[in-house]
Amino acid sequence: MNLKLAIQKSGRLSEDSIKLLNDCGIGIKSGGNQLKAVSEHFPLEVYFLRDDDIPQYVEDAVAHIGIVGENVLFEKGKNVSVVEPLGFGKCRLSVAIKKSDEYQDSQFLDGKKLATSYPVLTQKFLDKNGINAEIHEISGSVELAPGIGLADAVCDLVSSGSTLLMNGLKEVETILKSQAVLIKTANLGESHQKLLDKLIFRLRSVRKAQNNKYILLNAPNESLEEIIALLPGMKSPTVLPLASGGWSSVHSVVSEDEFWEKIEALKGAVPPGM
Ligand code: PRT
Ligand code: ZN
Repeated sequence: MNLKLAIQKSGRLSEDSIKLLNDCGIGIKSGGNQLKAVSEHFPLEVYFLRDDDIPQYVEDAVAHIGIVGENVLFEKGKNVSVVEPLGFGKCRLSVAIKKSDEYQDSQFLDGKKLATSYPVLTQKFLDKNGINAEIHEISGSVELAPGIGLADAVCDLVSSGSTLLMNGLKEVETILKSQAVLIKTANLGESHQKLLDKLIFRLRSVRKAQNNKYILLNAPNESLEEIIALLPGMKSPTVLPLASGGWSSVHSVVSEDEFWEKIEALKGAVPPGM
């Protein structure tokens, strides 16, 4: 029986969701006008939905699993569990006020009016800080609210911050840091769990490979000791003799964060002119 996955139909998470599946060897074409698609090479059925509806579909087990932003997941508070962070769709839910307003701490918000599409998360933040403020729920273009006198502040998603800037607002509090996550329904049967385990294994492998770089370099044998010391990698590097005597080829895997640093150091380890 197919595993059923819900992803966003069209929006910020759609392309990355489909790409991640493709990278896992699971061919899926984008939603278009379709409601669902069956994948190639894996018993997976994909539902294309509005992101807001995904937690409910997964709670009801209409979809066994789903891909959704933590911001939506925590706002909806449905009975589903997080299986795996996916590393894309990163953003934060932040409070922003007019650039001209002075801000010392969250007490600024006391007695004020806040516009947001995230009333639950906003209220939790207010309660935690003992703030009494009025929440005005709106579904889109929240950043316009202060400018038109609808609210004193907003609580909205931010990634680069340019939308806030363009609307004369400044970010003053971060309520939640969010990324896309894979969620699953509470009671997944054994056969579906097995398929999910298979999918998780592929997801993790893909993400690991994305963060790692393969290094292959040829070096004179007298430099090997120094080179190996620079490349602890995940395991010790593989060293193979080259056909031309006195030289070897060194193979290793390093994480993307240290890739350039390692390359610079390696350049220094191989004597110039070689
Ligand atoms: O139609 P549907 O309901 O499915 O889509 P939607 O319009 O509700 O959601 P969509 O596609 O806008 O976003 C889907 C998910 O992407 C969100 O729930 C977040 O998890 C994630 N995400 C990541 C973001 C952003 N980054 C983001 N920047 N969602 C929205 N934004 C908004 C932000 O609020 C601002 O208005 O994009 C604008 C640009 O941001 P700046 O800061 O880069 O200027
Ligand atoms: Zn939405």
